[in-house]
Amino acid sequence: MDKIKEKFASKALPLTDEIKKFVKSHGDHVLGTYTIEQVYQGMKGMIGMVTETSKLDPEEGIRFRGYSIPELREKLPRGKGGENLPEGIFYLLLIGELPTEEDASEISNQWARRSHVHKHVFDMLDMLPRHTHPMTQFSMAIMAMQTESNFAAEYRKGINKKNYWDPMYEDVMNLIARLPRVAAYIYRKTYKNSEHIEPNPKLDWGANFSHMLGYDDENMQALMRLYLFIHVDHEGGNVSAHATHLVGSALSDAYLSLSAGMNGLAGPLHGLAAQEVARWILELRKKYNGVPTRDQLAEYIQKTLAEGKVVPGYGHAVLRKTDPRYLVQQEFAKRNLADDELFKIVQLIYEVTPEILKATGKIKNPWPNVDAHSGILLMHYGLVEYDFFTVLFGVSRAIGVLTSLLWDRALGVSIERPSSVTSDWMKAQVVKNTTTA
Ligand code: AMX
Repeated sequence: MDKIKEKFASKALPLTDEIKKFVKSHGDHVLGTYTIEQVYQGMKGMIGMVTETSKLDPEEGIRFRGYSIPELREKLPRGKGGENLPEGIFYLLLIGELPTEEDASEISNQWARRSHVHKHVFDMLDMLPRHTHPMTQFSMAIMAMQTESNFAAEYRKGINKKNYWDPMYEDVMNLIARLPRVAAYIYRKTYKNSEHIEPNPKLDWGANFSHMLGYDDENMQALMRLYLFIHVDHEGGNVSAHATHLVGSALSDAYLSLSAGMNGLAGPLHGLAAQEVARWILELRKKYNGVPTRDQLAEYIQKTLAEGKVVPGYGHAVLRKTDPRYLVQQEFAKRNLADDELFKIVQLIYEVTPEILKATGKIKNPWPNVDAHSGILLMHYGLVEYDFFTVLFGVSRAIGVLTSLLWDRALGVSIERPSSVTSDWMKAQVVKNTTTA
């Protein structure tokens, strides 16, 4: 058994019994009540699942295993040229402890060793029309890799439920190891005339991904690590995490579950916002021939709202402040590309947009989220094909949702099956409550 797997088993397996006992003793403890509005409006704020890896605070932002992003930037191992290694955050999410440099490089090595992608996956991608959206290709490639699922194979052989976590660990490690190769293949096939670049096993996971995409600049590799670090996890209720968890609760393997999560990430209100932000900003720049004035920008935002569209990159279902993931990207931009025209536009949007959104009186969070910034950083280093941005998000998010899925299997989490009701049922409840009051 590899060292990381052994460590995971030593953390997760004792917790399984502890949680069983906890639920047995305190299972009837009441956590809260919820309203008709919450049921109709996406169950926001309702506690409905346990996710061990991270927790989102509306005011402070995300904490990974209790650590904020600024804290982790100090504490996690860094790669050459700066920025934290995604391998480190993977270790933290999986094991619940800060990794040493050695732990992070053990994961780098493991992922390099497991990164071989079978030919049929590339053959399938090559058969798709070139205009297939990169996220569709990504999800299909994940499905095509399902032929290699250890969990599915072991289940078929009749594995004891106590051991589910073991083949799931193998699937999670293999899948994460292979995603950059598949994503880079999609990118080079779609935008670079299928001129593919072989992996460099000497590079860490993030730098190698940047290399296979065709970007060997040290700053771009640093940006890639930062990008892969900050998009990794956002507790369990967001669409990609919840979809992965939900599908996985039927004991669907890691490939089937991640593909479902990625299909959710591909929605414009979730991960596709990164692409939409870039399109919206480029259209803005074109309309006003460069950086707009404040008045021009205000007019552009008002027009977007009047047309019944959302301002992409702004708002959040949980956050009520500027997303700390936006702020670390802003810091990176100030350090590395302060004179970039698109960065100046992003800064202006940050100054002008919140007041306009607040004035609508209905938008609960007028502040920017992670997607408001990410695209223009990538574009600065030449990665301008914005339809690809969500695939980068997906490669990173896979780390969070798959570590959670592995924990689900180790803890024996049961199949998810909430109740649904009709609107007539809902109305009847209100009548019943009013007549008995
Ligand atoms: N622009 C215009 N209108 C917005 C808005 C925005 N950025 N954010 C919210 N609203 C609107 C909603 O559409 C809703 O309108 P309605 O009452 O007419 O249906 C109203 O304001 C209330 O919405 P809310 O409670 O503030 O937000 P929500 O929890 O329903 O939705 C989110 C959250 C992120 C989907 C929404 O803010 C949005 O659409 N933002 C733009 C898209 C975006 O950036 N998504 C990425 C989010 C981060 C991520 O997952 N990667």
